[in-house]
This record gives sequence, C-alpha cells and structure tokens, in this order.
Amino acid sequence: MGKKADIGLIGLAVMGQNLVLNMNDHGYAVAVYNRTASKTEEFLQDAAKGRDTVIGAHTLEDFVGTLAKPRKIMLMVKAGDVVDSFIDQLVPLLEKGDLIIDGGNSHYPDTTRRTRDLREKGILYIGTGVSGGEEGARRGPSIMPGGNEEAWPLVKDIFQGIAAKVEDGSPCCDWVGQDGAGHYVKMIHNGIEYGDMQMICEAYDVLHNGLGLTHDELHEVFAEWNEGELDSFLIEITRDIMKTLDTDGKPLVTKILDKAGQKGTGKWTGINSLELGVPVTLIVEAVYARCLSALKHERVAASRVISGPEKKIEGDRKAIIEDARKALLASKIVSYAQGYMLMRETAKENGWDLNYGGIALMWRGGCIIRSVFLGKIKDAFDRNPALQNLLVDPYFVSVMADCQGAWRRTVARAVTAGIPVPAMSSALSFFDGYRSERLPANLLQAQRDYFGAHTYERIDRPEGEFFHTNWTGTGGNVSSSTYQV
Ligand code: 2AM
Repeated sequence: MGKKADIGLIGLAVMGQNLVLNMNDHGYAVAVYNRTASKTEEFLQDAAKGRDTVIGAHTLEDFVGTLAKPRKIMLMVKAGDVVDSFIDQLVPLLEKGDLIIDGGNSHYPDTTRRTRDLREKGILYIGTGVSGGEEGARRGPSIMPGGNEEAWPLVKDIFQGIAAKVEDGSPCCDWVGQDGAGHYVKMIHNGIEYGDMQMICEAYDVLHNGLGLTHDELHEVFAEWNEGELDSFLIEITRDIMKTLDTDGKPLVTKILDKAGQKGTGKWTGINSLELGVPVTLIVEAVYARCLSALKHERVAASRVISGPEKKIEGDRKAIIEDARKALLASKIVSYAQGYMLMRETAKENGWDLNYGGIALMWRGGCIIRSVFLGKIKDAFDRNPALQNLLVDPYFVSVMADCQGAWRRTVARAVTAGIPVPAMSSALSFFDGYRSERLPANLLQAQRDYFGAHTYERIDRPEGEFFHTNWTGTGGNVSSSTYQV
C-alpha cells in the first residue's frame, strides 16, 4: 500500500461511518478501526465499497501504522470509560506531537482532564462537539473543537472542509477554546435546543388548544414563521410535523403520548448554571417541563380533581398569532442571552478564552438549533467582542422593544386561560428582572439579617461595608458574616 492515511477514525457506528465518508468525499484518505472487526469489513464492503482511500485495519497497531505523521486519530465511540480505554491503548503506539480527537458526547470535565493528562505525555488532544445527527455527519455537521490549541492547525482544513457552510461559504466550525471548551459548548447547544423546542411547544399549545387553530392552519402558520426572523430547522420540522397524518388521516402528532424523554445534556446545563449562580431560567424550565410531562399518570389523576379555566383564548386570530410569533422570538432572545451568560461565566471560571461570535457561527448551520437568528448573534459579537449581554446589544434592544407588548399579551392570555407557558413566562420574568435597577432583594437581605444575622449592605454607604441590625431588640449585635451561599 502506497499512500498513508491523512486521518484515522475509530468507532464505526453510523456517526463514525458517515464522518469517514464525508472526509473521504473531501479528498482525505481515512484509516478505520472498530472493536468488532466484522463491522469494519461490512463497512468496507458496503457503504465504503469502491473507495480505495478508505483503509481498514483489524488491530490498533496496523491502524496506527497506516497513518501519516503527525498521526491524527478521531474517536467516535461511546462516551465514558471507552474513551479512556482507547486513549490508554493508543498512547504507547504514538509519538510526541501525534493527536487524539474525541468526537463523541463526552462530558466536558472529562475532556479537560484528558487534554491535561495527554499534554504531559506530549500527545495533543481535542474534544469536539459534533452536531447534526447522522445526516449532518454525512453532509456537513456543526463541529465545535476545543482542547490543546497546538492541535488545531493539524485538523483545521479537514474539519472546516467537512463542516456545514452558511450562505457566504463560512464553515460551521472554528476553534472554540481550551480544555473541554468544545464539549462544553456542545452541551450548551443541547441545553439551548431544549429551550427552543419547549418554546415552540408552548406556542403550539396557545394556538392549537387555546385559539383552536387546526393542524392544517398551524402548518401554514409555521411555514410563514419559517420565512422570517424565526427561520430555523426546528420551526421547519414543526411545520412538517403539523401536516404529517396517521394512517386514519388524523394528524400523527395528536396520537403521540405527551410524555417527553431526555438524555441528560439539558440537565447538565442546568446543574452547571446552578453551580455558577447564573440564572439560565429558560433552559431549566424546559428541563422541568419535560419532567412534568413525564408524570403522565399523576397528571391524569390530578386533572380529575383540580379545576381551572377552560383553556380557551378568544379574539382577533391574526393578531393573536402575530403576538405568539413575537413572544417566541423575544423568549428565544432571552434563552440565548442566558446561554451566553453561562458560557461567559464558565470561561471565567476555567480561564478559557471563548470565541463567542465563532460559536454563533458554528451553530448557524449543520446542527439542530441552526437558524437565521444566530447570524444576528454573530453580528452582535462582531460589533462588540466584549459584549456583556446580548440583551444590551443595540439590535436586540430594538427587537425586544418591538416584541415586548406582544410577549406580555401572549403570556397574559396563556396565564388567564390556564395554559402552561413555563419557558415564555420565566423568560419574561427574567427580562423584567434584568432590566430592573432595583429588585425586592432589599427585603430579602433584611429577612436574612433578621433571622440569621447575615448582615446587609446599604444604598447610602459604599459596597462591601456590612451592617447588622438587632431587629427584635433581643439577641445582641452578633453577626454571622462567614455564612456564604
Ligand atoms: P462496537 O461496534 O464493537 O460495539 C458506538 O457504540 C461505538 O463505540 C461502536 O463503534 C462500538 O464498537 C464502540 N464501543 C462501544 N463500547 C465499546 C467498548 N467497550 N470497547 C470498544 N469499543 C466500544
């Protein structure tokens, strides 16, 4: 065999296979290995048939031997111990300067640990989010690489070559940042996906159960929304779901059990937000909405004993639909603003230098949350790379000003009719809190000082000076200044 492989890939499940075919289509010779050798053979004789630059290997030694130096090996295997086990097996076969890439769904602290361990051994490491499912992997995924920055030039052309492209040809792949930043950003992507989906479900509930639109009418509404500011993959598939019929001619969606599943990335985002004290309320509400939906039996029983409004919304249909569109857009802006707040805080915590505009561009195409809207976020960070919060960017300030009334009316209609809109309403509460110079936390601090002597600061004294009041006249002036949440 003459030519050495440009890159090797371990793990021939569908994602792995499709990435190999995608890389090979872009002119790269790819070596492949899988634990179960029969799958390698099957792949070579079926999906990769006739491709003489896809090279199969049955041992890791042979696999490593086919790779051009510095060697680049991408793992597309099950997250967790399997990744560590492959790293342990590969390291003795590699030389300093070789690169291992984990393209699976690893939790970011694992990626941080692996990047640091391998750096000490002289092996480069990248942990990358790959989003877009099987189709994305084959035709153009969103790729979010992070880890040891010295590794980036080794795979930049390959990754940007195979990634999805936006209209102007920019690839949905760029360097994200150090350590586990790539996998971290993929986690945030998934959290945002939870929020986007929940908000669309709430708009559907308001318009279908509340306003009484049929699924045919909703098909038209989502089709129209997909032509404007909300143009996105999730609105597009929702449009198509509305017109998909079951065998009896009824909308299939009406036959589906209202009990949502989840795999945990939304929950990880929520846990991360609580740990860092960043109010990512919309994503967390979206996770809880799934949890509440899962209590189907309890809800059925409760629905028989607890009464409430009839869930009907009446009025000018056109105006109510347009209000719902604006409510969705405004809530979505809050969700992304919160996601970016969390990324910024995590970056600070870990000493990462994240590429915020680049992240918006990576999500702009190829992945589940792809949308035209993300181009606006990219523009905002291009205008001001140090932007503190998306909500204060001039473009988003003006969109929020335009949407605010419609958003409030939509939430008010839903609340009055007894239709749950946890994502839209919590987003609105966050928005009102964020734009408030003064919140009732003055009372909260008084309460804390009253029962726990936790002290408070005063508006008429410099920050950092703490006071305690003996509220009851008993108990003395002891303060509990060491208490921290
Ligand atoms: P397999 O085909 O031999 O099962 C996704 O599941 C990929 O991870 C597959 O390529 C699978 O290999 C691989 N994988 C899962 N568990 C593994 C393990 N314990 N050791 C090696 N590879 C594993």
